[in-house]
Amino acid sequence: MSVPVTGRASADTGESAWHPAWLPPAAFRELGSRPVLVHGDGPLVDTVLDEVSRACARYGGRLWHGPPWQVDVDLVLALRAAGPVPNAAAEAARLGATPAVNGTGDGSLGDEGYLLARVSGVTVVLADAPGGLLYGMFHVLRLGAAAFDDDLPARRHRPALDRRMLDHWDNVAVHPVSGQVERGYAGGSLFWRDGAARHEPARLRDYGRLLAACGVNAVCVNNVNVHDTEARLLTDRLGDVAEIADVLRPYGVRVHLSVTFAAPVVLGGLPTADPLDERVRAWWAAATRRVYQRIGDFGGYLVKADSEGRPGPFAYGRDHADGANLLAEALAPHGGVVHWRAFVYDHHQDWRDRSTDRARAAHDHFAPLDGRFDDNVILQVKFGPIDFQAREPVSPVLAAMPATRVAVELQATQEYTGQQRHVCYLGPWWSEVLRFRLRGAAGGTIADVAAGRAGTGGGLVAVANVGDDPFWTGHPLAQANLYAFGRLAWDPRLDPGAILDEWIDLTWLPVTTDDPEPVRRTMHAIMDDSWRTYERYTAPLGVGFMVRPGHHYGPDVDGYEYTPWGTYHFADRDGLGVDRTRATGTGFTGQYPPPWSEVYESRERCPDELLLFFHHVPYRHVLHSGRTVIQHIYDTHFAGVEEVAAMRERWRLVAGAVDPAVHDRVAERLDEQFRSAVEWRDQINTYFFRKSGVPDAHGRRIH
Ligand code: GCW
Repeated sequence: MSVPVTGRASADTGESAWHPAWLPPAAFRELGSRPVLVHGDGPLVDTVLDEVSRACARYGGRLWHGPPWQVDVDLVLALRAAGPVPNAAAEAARLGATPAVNGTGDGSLGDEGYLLARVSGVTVVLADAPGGLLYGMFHVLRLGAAAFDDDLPARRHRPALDRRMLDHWDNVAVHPVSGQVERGYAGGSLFWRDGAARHEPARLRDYGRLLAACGVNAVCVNNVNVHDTEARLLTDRLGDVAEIADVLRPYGVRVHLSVTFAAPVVLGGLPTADPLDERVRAWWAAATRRVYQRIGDFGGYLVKADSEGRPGPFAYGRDHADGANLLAEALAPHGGVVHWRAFVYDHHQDWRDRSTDRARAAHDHFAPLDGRFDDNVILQVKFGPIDFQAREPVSPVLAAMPATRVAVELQATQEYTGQQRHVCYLGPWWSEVLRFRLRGAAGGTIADVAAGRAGTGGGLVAVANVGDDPFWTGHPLAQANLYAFGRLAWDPRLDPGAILDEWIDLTWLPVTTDDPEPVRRTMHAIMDDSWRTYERYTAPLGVGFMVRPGHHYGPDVDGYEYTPWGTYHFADRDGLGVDRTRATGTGFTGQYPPPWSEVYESRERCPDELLLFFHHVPYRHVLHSGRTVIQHIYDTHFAGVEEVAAMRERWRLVAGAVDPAVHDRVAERLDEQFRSAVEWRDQINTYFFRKSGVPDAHGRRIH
């Protein structure tokens, strides 16, 4: 039977109010202009059928689903267990699929894996579960024409990380300080508006497609700071969560919920939320049972406890293993997990006290608890010890929890990296973090920690950067961060530059010419090194912060210097940086295993880019680069601004070659980035010139 077309107006006509991001109709051209066979059944197979049928309706192809079927199809998407497929080459691939897997592992494909090959003129995607078919179809789209060119040897594709999750810091009610989306730079929330659910399934469904197409399979739908209205998503507002889950489910995306540790008190009317109190345990068990009655595939809870004023187990003299296990126990009978955040530190620090070190906090709290967490607890650790800065060392907690499932948390929303007004492609930064080896060359990578043993790890999480903005991410080019997050979570070994090109090719098809090359080259040149450019004109050498307090946009060198937040640079007339050594400082370097405990301890061996994170040094300290610290500050800040100027020039050159709405939006943001970079340059250079009295070796203008 060939399947009737059931297109949605939005993506098919391109008339929706939002940009199609990496799934413009043209991305389906190659697939949609051919005879395609989809073989198998199940809810996610229906999604594949829907996608393929709409593509075929648009581009003149034909979809076959079950007999009588055409033998000469160009593409077969089949569940292996669905039985024989008519095309001889595809059938041979199906029968031979397991041995063809070239000795990688046991040859199984799992719930999300697939095998992709092109043999004798037919492209074959085989999977053992519908999710694999969906991901395989998106792989074919990524390949474009290349999916139908030369033979492709059979290759098995399975995600390196089973858990690939986005955390939305979305509030249901507009918060007086943090707004609709805390640290959101892309308009309102996709889920909530002014205290209620938006009930806009078309947009949400497109979001689910985008997520599936880059590999994300879970979202947490509300902010980790759970306020009064949001607390009730767990109980009387659960229907809203169920509705979101229903829309995202066809794209293999499971829904999680941030909950407040105080829920038994604020929602249940109990006098306590003590994790060891029987009434509290019973309350969580019953509340959780009700969640699963409504949402059978609910993912689980996300908790920020004893952090920045949130309630937690400390109030009852309990520790974080007690707290996390309480929720784990409630979720376990239903197969759910609790993501328990390790972002616990004292935000009432005395800036005069140089022995307290915020960087130490997560390790101090959690390392002693290793081995005490239940199997369905995932400890969610920010990648660095402080807070999503443009440069930080990797958190030592990631080496300290061998008996715990650990998730690594990244920040796609650009709180500290330009707030989606600046181009800052984070793929290279995340890739560097994921490839980092915490025990030196012989040890595993951060990605291995997130993967865990035999897929039991906590996976990769990013704070989401999307909203109801027509371009999804405010800055159209910030879409690349969302895309790169998904792709790196699927395979952390991917090259971030190649991911960038993939995103460009899928998203920005030229409007006036058939030659994609100039646009591709320009976007690549603007974006590929943009994270390092951002680093150059902002806080130097890993010292971090120096942002305006509160909203965190723009420079303010002393903005946090005399505050309780624990984020200091300690600049004086002689030098700057934080002494975190064991010898003379806070001892933070001792939280690392060797070799890093030694490398970071040593001023001579510490990598330049992290020098001020670990050491307080004189302005004339000579870096490995051969420059002094003060000259490095001047040089990088001048260079960073020049690089932004060059970005702006490049973008001017493609006017006319991309959609004018995109061009205008990006141009306007580049103007702001340039203005802001100049401000950063001038404040940082002036501040350190005035402190140190050391002139620029090249005599450039410093104020
Ligand atoms: O970086 C800080 C942010 C807070 C955020 C917190 C966290 C959601 O400024 O807005 O709160 O991190 O990660 O919990």
